[in-house]
Amino acid sequence: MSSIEEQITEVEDEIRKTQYNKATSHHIGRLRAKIAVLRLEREKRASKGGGGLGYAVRKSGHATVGLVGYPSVGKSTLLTKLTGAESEAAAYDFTTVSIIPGMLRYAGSSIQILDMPGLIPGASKGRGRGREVLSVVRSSDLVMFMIDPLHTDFRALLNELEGAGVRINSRPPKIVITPGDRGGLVINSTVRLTHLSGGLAVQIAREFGMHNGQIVLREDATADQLIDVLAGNRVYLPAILAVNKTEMMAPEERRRLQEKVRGFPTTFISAKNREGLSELVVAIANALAFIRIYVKPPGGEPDLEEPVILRRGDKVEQLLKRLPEELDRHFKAAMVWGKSARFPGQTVGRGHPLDDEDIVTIVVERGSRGQ
Ligand SMILES: Nc1nc2c(ncn2[C@@H]2O[C@H](COP(=O)(O)OP(=O)(O)OP(=O)(O)O)[C@@H](O)[C@H]2O)c(=O)[nH]1
Ligand SMILES: [Mg+2]
Repeated sequence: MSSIEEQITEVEDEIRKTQYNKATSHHIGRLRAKIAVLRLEREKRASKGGGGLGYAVRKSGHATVGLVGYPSVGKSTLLTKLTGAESEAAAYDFTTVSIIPGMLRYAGSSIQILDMPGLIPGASKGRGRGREVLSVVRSSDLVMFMIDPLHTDFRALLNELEGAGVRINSRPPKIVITPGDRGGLVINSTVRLTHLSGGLAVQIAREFGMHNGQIVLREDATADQLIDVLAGNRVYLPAILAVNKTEMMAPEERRRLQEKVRGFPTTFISAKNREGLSELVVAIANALAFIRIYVKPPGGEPDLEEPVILRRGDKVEQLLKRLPEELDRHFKAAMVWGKSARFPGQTVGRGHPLDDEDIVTIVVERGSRGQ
């Protein structure tokens, strides 16, 4: 019996050998599902094997950014320039062998930046410190890719992250899966499907051991998207790209690179010369989509000096987690003024999504004191 790693490689080879067209798309879809199932099995065994994560990184600040790039592109240099944290930089590969955190402060928020060992192709299969790095990436809020004039293939980095179940700059597919225990598999869709047939969807589900139940596709999903939802352990992260050492680049080289990374949010910098760094910090903050919430005690004035920093999409629920615990415990309702309110002072519940610069009063049950 071959190892899981060998089985994955075998199926990967088969996919590579198969020319993609309409007739083979079915077969390829199934093979991709097979790989996803094997990878799940591999993860299960790795976590059972004990030892756990090679790196324990304590998350702190309002958000965490994972710095991902080939060895020697200048990750540690950037960390030091941005945060003052000392991370050794040197002209040889794999200078950094553990994860070094630094803290960047920007517009009232603190952003933790994690400098990591260089990532090389094959990382998700365990090359270099790849597995550990990838598991830290999975738990961060934003990925910052870094390339330099000698290492420009950032698509290969994207592929490594893909292999580790990280989906970049995309959102979870609108697919709802309800397992059942008899009656077979029923595939329904609310839109016309142009990538995926019902038959292929059934076969993919079976690869995951799902033989009964319902799958509802609420968008024109691909086989890969269905596989992602069945696998269930995907993380969806925003990412930006920093191109470093640009002071060494000829204008022509720079133009070529710009073309190559088109469509990806990119900042050109020189970490060594501190060029482009403030632009990069703005790109980081934009990608993290912070919002500022001003808390107003009942009958009092809002605290405009010290907003609570949340992320776009966060709700009253997340605000409560950042306030004194009794407000959460005795929460009755919230009153909201600002962009998220339909009218000033609207009364809302825990599930109400907040917006930048909202003013919020927490109303607590009678008998307990509000804020
Ligand atoms: N020319 C130039 N060199 C730079 C720049 N930033 C970093 N370097 C140099 O690139 C080399 C590698 O820098 P590091 O910061 O150690 O790179 P790293 O990505 O952390 O490397 P690993 O930890 O090995 O993965 C060092 O010699 C740095 O001085 C830059 O903006 N321009
Ligand atoms: Mg380093």
